[in-house]
Amino acid sequence: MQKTKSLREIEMQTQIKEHPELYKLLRTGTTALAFIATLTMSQAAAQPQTSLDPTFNITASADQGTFSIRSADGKTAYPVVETKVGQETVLVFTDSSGVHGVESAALGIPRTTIIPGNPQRVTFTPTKAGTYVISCDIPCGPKHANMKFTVKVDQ
Ligand SMILES: [Cu+2]
Repeated sequence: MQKTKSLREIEMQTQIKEHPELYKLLRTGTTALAFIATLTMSQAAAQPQTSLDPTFNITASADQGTFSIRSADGKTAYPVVETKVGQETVLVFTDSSGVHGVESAALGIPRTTIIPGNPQRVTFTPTKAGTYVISCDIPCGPKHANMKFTVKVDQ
């Protein structure tokens, strides 16, 4: 069975034959679109290791001896809190097992006691670039010594 060409198809083929520059443009356009699509996809696939979003959710676990850092929407985990000089930064201690304490005079993080069921919101604005380690200062269990997290302040 032979496929009948539509009038539109015949028209288009005729136009392309008559206008090779149109045919060339169509080909180039498709290639450019494919390139843009590939670029967009590769950018979306790249997962950031740190975030410059100034709000972080932090969960403290006495059992695991960890502070877990996530983005404000909770979707992305980060190894450190990354911010920059002059950037108002928010740490939201969303949840906790055990009781913990944090404070940093160097960063301007006020004395904060983290207890289960009482989310705490701490705001600070770093003034000096550097890497700051914040350790839990309330004995919270056998893994107390591991309870620390890093704030990296970029220039
Ligand atoms: Cu502790």
